[in-house]
Amino acid sequence: MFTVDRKDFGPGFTFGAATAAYQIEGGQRDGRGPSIWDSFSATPGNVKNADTGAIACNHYELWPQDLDLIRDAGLDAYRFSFAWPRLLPEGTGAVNQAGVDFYDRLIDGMLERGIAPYATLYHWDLPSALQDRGGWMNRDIAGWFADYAALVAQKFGDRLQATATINEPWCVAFLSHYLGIHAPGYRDMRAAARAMHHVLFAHGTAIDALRANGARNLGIVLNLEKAEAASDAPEDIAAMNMGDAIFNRWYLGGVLKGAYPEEVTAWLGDHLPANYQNDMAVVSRPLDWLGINYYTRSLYRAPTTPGGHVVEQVKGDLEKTDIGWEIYPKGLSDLLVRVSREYTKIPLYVTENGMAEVEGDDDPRRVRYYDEHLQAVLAARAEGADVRGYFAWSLLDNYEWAEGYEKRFGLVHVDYQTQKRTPKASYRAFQGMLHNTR
Ligand code: IFM
Repeated sequence: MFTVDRKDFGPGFTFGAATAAYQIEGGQRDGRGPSIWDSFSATPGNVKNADTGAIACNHYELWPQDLDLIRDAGLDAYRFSFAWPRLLPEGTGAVNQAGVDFYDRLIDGMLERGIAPYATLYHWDLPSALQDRGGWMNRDIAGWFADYAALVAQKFGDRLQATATINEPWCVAFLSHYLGIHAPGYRDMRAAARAMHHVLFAHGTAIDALRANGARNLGIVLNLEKAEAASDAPEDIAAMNMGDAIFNRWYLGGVLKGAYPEEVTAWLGDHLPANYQNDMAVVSRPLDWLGINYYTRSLYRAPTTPGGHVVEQVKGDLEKTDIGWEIYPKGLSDLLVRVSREYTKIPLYVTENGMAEVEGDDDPRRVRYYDEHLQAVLAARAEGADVRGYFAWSLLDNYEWAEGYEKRFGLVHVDYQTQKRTPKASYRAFQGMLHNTR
């Protein structure tokens, strides 16, 4: 059970659970087009155990029971993502009516159960046809993404409580184009620099398209990590500042202030798109809310390898989750307070927070993790951060990208052989806190 109570958060605070299309839907049929994760995961060596999202949690068929689980937990909201290639198999042009019908059913199913739909347009499953045209490296993606956003607004906008453009632009750009860990798996400075700018430029054009088509309550979801230095040495502190600039400030500064950190633009240099400065007014379109995904801290030290990455990270000595990330609730309150003091006064939502834990229905460490992070949210609110909601990652055990199915983040256990769902102790803890209090 949690030590925190729903009433500690005051009336109007939203509790939800989050998922993403590729990680749970499966259902790769009925006109859905291929995505970059289909080919990336089909390529040997990219994903543990060569796991793919072909079946995943079969949410495409089992969504009614998944929505029942959300309702029965007492959660107010469900954060889900649209699969771009399910709606637009080629990324642009012809609409797949079966895809529209699926999201109609899903959204109506939420509303029937009293669950508020919080949508994300892009959680990493880029249509392969657009990757063929350069994907996030091509400036034209700002137009492709805006057209897709307009379609979503026209078909579903009136029923969505909130819409985010991009989930975790650092992952879309840096993890996928510089570190090569996620699809499309580039390790290239120019590719990364272009993706880093285009993903935010496309966010801005999508905000315009959503607004022009009547969608309301618009935001973006950034993944932030608390940057700390491995020691007090000036070189490590400088590394921390650079790590913070690449991971956090590029996105916060771009979206909320219309300016990228100078140390990063200097580092990327000519690899950045020409005249990117002219796009900054679009990048920083006013938003209604900001989503923050938080999992852990980063510990930086000065580079030790000649010719290596511009910053290096070291492993800290805090307790770690099953994926090896340090458990650091204070980082969440620090970040929420920092964002509200230094960047914006718009409402903040913790749009993802959670931990990977070894398989099983009894997950006391996860119960503690959630409890401590909910306390961190309260601490941030006490310091003035306007945090309006909290979403657990994730509703279900699911496809953890390059880690395949081995790492489990769910409140609900999924047996991938039978697709049986079994609520874990952490699910019961939310239920205990929320039940009958909606
Ligand atoms: O599973 C991911 C999710 O897709 C994006 N945020 C982090 C989660 C855990 O790694």
